[in-house]
Amino acid sequence: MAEDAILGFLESNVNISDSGQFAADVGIDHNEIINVIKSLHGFRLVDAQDIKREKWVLTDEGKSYTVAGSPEVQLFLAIPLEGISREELQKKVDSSVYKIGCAQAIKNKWVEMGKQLVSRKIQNVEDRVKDLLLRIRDGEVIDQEDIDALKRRKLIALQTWKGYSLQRGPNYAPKRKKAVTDLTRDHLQRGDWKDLEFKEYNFSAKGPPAEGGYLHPLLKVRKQVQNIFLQMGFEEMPTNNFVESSFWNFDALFQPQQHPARDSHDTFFLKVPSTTRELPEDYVERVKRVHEYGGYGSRGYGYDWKREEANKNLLRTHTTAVSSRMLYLLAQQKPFTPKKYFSIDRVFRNEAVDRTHLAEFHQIEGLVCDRGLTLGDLIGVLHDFFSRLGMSKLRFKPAYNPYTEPSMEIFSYHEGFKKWVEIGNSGMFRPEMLLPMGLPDDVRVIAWGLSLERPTMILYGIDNIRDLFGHKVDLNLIKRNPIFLRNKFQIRSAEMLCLFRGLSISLPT
Ligand code: FB9
Repeated sequence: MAEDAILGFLESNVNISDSGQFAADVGIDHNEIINVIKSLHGFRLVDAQDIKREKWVLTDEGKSYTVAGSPEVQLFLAIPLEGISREELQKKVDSSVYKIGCAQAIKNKWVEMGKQLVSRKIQNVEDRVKDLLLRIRDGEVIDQEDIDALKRRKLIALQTWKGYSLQRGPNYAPKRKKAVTDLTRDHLQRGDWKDLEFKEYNFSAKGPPAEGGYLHPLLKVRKQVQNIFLQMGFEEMPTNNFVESSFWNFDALFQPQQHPARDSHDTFFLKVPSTTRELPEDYVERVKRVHEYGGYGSRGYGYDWKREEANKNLLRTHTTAVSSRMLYLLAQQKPFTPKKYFSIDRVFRNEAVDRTHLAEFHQIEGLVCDRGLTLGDLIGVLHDFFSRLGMSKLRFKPAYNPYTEPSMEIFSYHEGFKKWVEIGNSGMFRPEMLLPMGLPDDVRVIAWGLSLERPTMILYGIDNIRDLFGHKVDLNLIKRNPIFLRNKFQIRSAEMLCLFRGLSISLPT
């Protein structure tokens, strides 16, 4: 409709000087005309040039004064010749009129604001403001000085009107042939392809964004933690076995068979295959003995250790099971060589699911195995590790694990939450665990662990672990979230990220 009006008009007229006037003449909404002009211009059926016009229009306050008069005049007229008390006057006019009216009337030296009385200083006044507003409304041009005064009083505002003037373009035609984008079988069969308008190829058109794969936030942070360990000279342990024997998951760690964590309330035991196939018999014998009678300076637990209990297969409850396997293998290699190992993989616990706990999570574990290591070395490596994750203010609280003595829970002060957050656990593996493996007497192993989910949730501002895992994950969250901390530039962006999320982490300088 608008297109025919424009193309039709240009068939017999050289140009349309003002699209606004034209819209009014043909009775079509100017915005519709504008959109059609843009499209016709795009296909060069017309050549259009912007025209811009600015005019002063009244604000709502300005409009109200063209009806009720300016506040200073309203106030002046409310003052009887004999004067009136402020209280009385305030009752006669409403508060905004009183406030603005007083200011203007005093400025115009129309009234006297005495202590008691408000009185007129002149007989009568002209409502020049109202007249000016009416003239502006009717499109009259008034002095710049008055414009500035009215603008300062926010009674008028500049309105910019945009339109086009246009004339026939190189591809002008009274009727636009529908540009087709594809030559189809029907066109060929109908033979009407000859007088079809084919749409130009727009070689600079951006194709649909190449949707590459996106790493799940958890894997982005996993990658980051893995890099930190590699930069610290650690080797990754093979964790590709979710199914483990109770022996490596518990017994090798000197965790007694009646320990509460070893019952099915906490641990997923396997029905099939229910028992492990083979264990290093000589080592098993030494583990049995240290549980039952101790040795190596320990008095052991003094209970009747059962092989069938150790044979039970389960879903590993911690990657420390992998550490026990690797330390046992290391102990078989003579001469002893120091090692730094890490693991990041799934562990399974038959726990109640809540906002931050699922029946499985990813455990991050690091260990250093060397002669003469001390608790100080552990605290040192923890500071080094966590400072690379942006956590440098640490505190340690004595804790208990069946396989480490001493043990410490690790806390970091979180600027964003303004509180100390528990960020992991750690300790020195017990001699009852290490010596039966065959490690030299003076070899010590310091180790620590934390989850991957907690840092990922905090860094990505995810409140409920269900938003991190499973079918309810918001794919956009994954798409739009940048990778985390790799170099100075990304630290900057991470800073933005954290700030943006109201988190503040102290990043390594
Ligand atoms: O991850 C945990 N907290 C955490 C870690 C990082 C973090 O980063 C933020 C960006 C700033 C925030 C929080 N925790 C360990 C502490 C708690 O969340 C805790 O309530 C839950 N823990 C899990 C176990 O839950 C039963 C987290 C998991 C955990 C706990 C201990 C170990 C591993 C994982 C361990 C160990 C260990 C000890 C000694 C020797 C070897 C391994």
